[in-house]
Amino acid sequence: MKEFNITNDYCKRVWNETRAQYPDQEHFLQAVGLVLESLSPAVDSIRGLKENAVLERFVEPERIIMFRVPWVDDKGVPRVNRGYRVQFSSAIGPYKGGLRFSSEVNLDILKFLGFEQVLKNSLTTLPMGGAKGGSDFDSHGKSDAEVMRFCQSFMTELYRHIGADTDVPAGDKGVGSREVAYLFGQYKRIMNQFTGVLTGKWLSFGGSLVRPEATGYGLVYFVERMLASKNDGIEGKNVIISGDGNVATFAAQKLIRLGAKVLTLSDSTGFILDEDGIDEEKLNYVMAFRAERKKIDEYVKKYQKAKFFKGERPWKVKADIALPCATQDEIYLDDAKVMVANGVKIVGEGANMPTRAEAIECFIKSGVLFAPGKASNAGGVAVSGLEMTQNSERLHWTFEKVDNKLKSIMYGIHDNSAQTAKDFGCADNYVLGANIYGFKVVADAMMAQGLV
Ligand code: NDP
Ligand code: 2IT
Repeated sequence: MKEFNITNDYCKRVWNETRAQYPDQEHFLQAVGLVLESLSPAVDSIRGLKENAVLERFVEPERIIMFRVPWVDDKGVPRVNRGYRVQFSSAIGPYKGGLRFSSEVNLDILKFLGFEQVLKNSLTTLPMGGAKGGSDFDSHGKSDAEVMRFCQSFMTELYRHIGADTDVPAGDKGVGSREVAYLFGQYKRIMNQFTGVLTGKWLSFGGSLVRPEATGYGLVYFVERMLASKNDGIEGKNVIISGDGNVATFAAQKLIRLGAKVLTLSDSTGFILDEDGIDEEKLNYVMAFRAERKKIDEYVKKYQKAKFFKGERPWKVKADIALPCATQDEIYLDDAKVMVANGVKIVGEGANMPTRAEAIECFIKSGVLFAPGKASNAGGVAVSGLEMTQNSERLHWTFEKVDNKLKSIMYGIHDNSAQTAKDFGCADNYVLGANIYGFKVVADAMMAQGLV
């Protein structure tokens, strides 16, 4: 793991204690290390942190729920998975954050995601605490009926820990609109209550317009603002994207509509490169085969000028902008060096922590503008927050209204992060700016509420 430059004594103590407590939680430690590094220049200027043990509490989840999820497959064979909910912080609002279904899911992954979510939700300026949950269930190759039975069993335990004013889960990797619908149906059946207990719901039962698009669109709005800060724009830029799921495809859609050229998409099997650019018709084809759970090489079967690179990620392709939108640990130091040499000017994280800490350092030192996921992918949870508001009002807002609010939230996150970085003498360091800005609000609420 990277040696973090944690210069403040209080931050250093908490870092050493956290490392000693959770030596095996590599992703969680990386997330904490990066934040404590960023907070080092700021903590002495925030009064009362040490006296109120704010950092010690900030790195420790309020509650972790773990349970077994028994279900029966289509052959009648009983199966058992592990289910989790990490309720990290309720300092500024009810716990809020997605559910991930993927074989890689464990406490390390969910604690890093929950920790990041606390700061991300704070950056949106909406009243949401932070949480993450999920299961090591992998829906690849499972039938709809199996996914439904799994979701019903998962919710049969989770329901007692969540609620519209307690904890409001949503989707994440491996949990899309199909899973959210099954989870909602089972919650309603058990509780006999129709409430906004989940976000990312379908429009027909309390969902919000723009929620499916929100993370990808929000990412592009953020990147637009980064470019604008350098008197530049998106039109004509070459963009490489990883992933072909929710975040990746809607980022691509917005980029295409703004006149950029999208060169790549990927999944866990490899990536495709289309030198002519992926236009909207081609993207619709991707969305259609992805809905049928087909893999990315399907693309080259139809568009034969494009190439499929099995088992590879797209980072060697020359481009102006790179948007990692699949999962954690996608860009390592060696990838970063190639990208810098290729002239990449902006890296915007659509996924959560796709860039390793060493690679982030390389980008920042090389003058590449780097947007950390907690800032640049906050559009999804921001529109989740707007879905909660609409559910409370029992109203639906128009597409235009939600989209405008999303855009102004993303611009706000950009501007607040950029200004904070500048205030600390580190202009263009969005990692530092986002971490300090997000933390201040949470710390203020934690100190006000006493030692809880
Ligand atoms: P999806 O499940 O819709 O898509 C995930 C994509 O990543 C798929 O293309 C998938 O390919 C690929 N992928 C998954 N695991 C790997 C792997 N180990 N190596 C290479 N590719 C992989 O998820 P989302 O688009 O919703 O989420 C993507 C990322 O964005 C995650 O990090 C998530 O936490 C983050 N995020 C999501 C938000 C949302 O609103 N959905 C909000 C903010 C962040 P395959 O199908 O082959 O597995
Ligand atoms: O990582 C994320 O921000 C999400 N998966 C979205 C969470 C949410 O509650 O909408």
